Amino acid sequence: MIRRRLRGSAVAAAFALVLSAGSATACERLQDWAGARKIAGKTWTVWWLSEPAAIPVGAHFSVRFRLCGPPARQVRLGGWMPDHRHGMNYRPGVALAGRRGVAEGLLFHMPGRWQLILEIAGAAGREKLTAEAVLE
Ligand SMILES: [Cu+2]
Repeated sequence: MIRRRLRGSAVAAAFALVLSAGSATACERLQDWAGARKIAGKTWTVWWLSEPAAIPVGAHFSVRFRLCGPPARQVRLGGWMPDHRHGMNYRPGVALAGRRGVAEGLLFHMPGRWQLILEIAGAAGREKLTAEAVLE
């Protein structure tokens, strides 16, 4: 919020960058995370990357993620097909270490439009972040 109001003044912007350096408001993609995608929420922002990079149909994949924002106590990942109103047949396991984590054992079992859903919970509240993927 503060950064947004200050935008437009180079001096103020530089000041805001100093303020945010090292804090959770700085949420840049890690250099080794080519292809990572960002979902910006109100409380948390997440960078995520699937392995393999192209989510397969009918085969397990994993998602590495990095959170920006206040500490998270729990992160759950799931999949949802909004057009068919169903989710996955598997419940992935999520390992969370600080603001980084990995979810293993996701499986999108049919082609079409899927939502990858991250549910984050912490002392700051709860938030649901959604990314879309179309599988062919
Ligand atoms: Cu479906």
